[in-house]
Amino acid sequence: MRQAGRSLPEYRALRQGVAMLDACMRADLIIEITLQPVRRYGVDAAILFSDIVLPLKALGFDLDIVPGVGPVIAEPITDSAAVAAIPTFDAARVDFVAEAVAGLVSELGSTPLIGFAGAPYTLASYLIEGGPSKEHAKTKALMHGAPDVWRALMERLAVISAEFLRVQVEAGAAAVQLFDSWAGGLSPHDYRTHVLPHSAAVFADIADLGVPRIHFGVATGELLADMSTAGVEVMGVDWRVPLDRAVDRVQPGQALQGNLDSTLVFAPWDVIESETLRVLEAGRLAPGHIFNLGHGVLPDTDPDVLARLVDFIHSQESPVEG
Ligand code: 1CP
Repeated sequence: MRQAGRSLPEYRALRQGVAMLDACMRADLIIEITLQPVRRYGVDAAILFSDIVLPLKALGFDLDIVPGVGPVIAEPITDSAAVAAIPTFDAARVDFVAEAVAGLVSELGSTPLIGFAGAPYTLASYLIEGGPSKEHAKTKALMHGAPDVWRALMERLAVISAEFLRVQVEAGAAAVQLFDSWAGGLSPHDYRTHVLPHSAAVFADIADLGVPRIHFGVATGELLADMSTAGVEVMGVDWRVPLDRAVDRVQPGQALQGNLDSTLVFAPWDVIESETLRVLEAGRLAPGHIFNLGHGVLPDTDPDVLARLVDFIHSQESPVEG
């Protein structure tokens, strides 16, 4: 459950006085924060504590994660000179990630670790807008108004994302997820023309590593079919699309990951239970199903409810052996 740690008092205690990206750059804190929700909830996999903008920060971008806001970039990208100035990936700059992953893999034993990166489009949206945005107007203006600059930017970001995933897998991550969180704001035509080829390049680049690849975006019901052609084993689905519908949109043989509405954990337990059963039931139509919340854990979620939810899911018969 992504960002499950944020709901935990032990997470807030560790983060006291430590800025988000500083926490993401210290192997000891990465290890401890990644392990916290695994210890508390007994989930079947861990997700690395990091952020999608971390590799950009590590490569030298002047950016910060502002509490209550999100990633903020000091000098947003507007032209080809700024694209040319993007530093090339250097694994030595993220050695703390490799160190943390290696430490985690030995601590986690048989529990797999999921590594992740931001997809080129979602990273580009932060770099161009300068921070979080609802409309992504500047991003789309560059995409359509300066297609050569756009292509160059996306190609550079694709290499950074792929290389960052490679570092994590080579250090021991058992699967990877590419977050294209904001792709859902694009029309299918724009997605297919200006975005999909670059996400596909990320997945192709790491195909040789042989780990399951997960592709996820928010509000991407209309894009699921296209996203599923990017070269992945698993499609992440947010809570808006029932899994029994999603299964008809993705490639044959692909597993699904999803998709209880993250806000439902605030409902009475009998509602949580019946809605969880509906998700599990719909997921049985897919060749494989990884249960999770349709978009991460909200910070004020009650940890006891999450613990009960994990126990409940474990009490249900698994459709797939092993
Ligand atoms: O469980 C974990 O902690 C996993 C680590 C993780 C992941 C996978 C974090 C830590 N962030 C992310 C991914 C991420 N970061 C995404 C993809 C999310 C998705 O689609 O589900 C995005 C868009 C970001 C960028 C980001 N970082 C935002 C969103 C801002 C916006 O544009 O609306 C925010 C708020 C952050 C900060 C952040 N990242 C992670 C945490 C725990 C936090 C909160 C900061 C804190 O705890 O102080």
